Amino acid sequence: MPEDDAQGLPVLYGRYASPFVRRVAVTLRLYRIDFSHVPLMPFGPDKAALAAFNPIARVPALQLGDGEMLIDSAVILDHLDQIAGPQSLTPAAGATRRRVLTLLAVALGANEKLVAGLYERHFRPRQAWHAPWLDSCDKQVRDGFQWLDAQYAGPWFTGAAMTQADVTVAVFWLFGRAKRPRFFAGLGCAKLEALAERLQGTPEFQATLPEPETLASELGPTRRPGERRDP
Ligand SMILES: N[C@@H](CCC(=O)N[C@@H](CS)C(=O)NCC(=O)O)C(=O)O
Repeated sequence: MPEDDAQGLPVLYGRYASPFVRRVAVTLRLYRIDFSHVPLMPFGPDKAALAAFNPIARVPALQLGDGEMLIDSAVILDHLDQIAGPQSLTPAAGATRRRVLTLLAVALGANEKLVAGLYERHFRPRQAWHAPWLDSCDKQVRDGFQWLDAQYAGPWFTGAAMTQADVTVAVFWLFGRAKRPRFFAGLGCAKLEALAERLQGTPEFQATLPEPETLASELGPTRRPGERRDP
């Protein structure tokens, strides 16, 4: 297990290039919780280091000051929400909580299908891509984000107060837009675009900008010269 931070601060593992890591990092900053950051990649040489404390070798992971390790962004956010108490970005109970959790479920599902499609395109040689699977992933991404866009009336998803739904949807939208610009431009989600742009300008988002992409160079691109990965 990696060393705990010398000052007893929580340690966040994973690069901000991962949208799951970034939503945790933004939330830590919004809650004014100090943390240190270890930008491990869940691929390549870092994979073994992650596997030493996370059996599924994924990011994010958050090591608490006493050494306890939390894995999965939803589990980490649940813990941070408890620390935040009344300031929690996830309402504690009632209709607004159910609404936020439903919005998050759709956002997480759409983002997972986006990532699944990216992995298929990245890790498999193009001739082995399974088009029906990619089309199915794309439909779920499209339908998920378009549904979210339709739900949004502003100024925030649930009305007057920002919640975790706003943070997570904005992080996921920015990730998707960066990974697949043409596909996301074609979704027609003007409200999500405006929300994401607004939040991207805040100190918490600016402090957690994704690191430059290293996946292709570190793992070896599956593209042929001149071949485009987007959409
Ligand atoms: N449900 C997880 C998803 C985390 C996830 O998919 N992380 C990716 C990075 S974006 C990862 O670690 N991928 C490597 C792998 O799945 O082996 C969460 O919310 O934390």
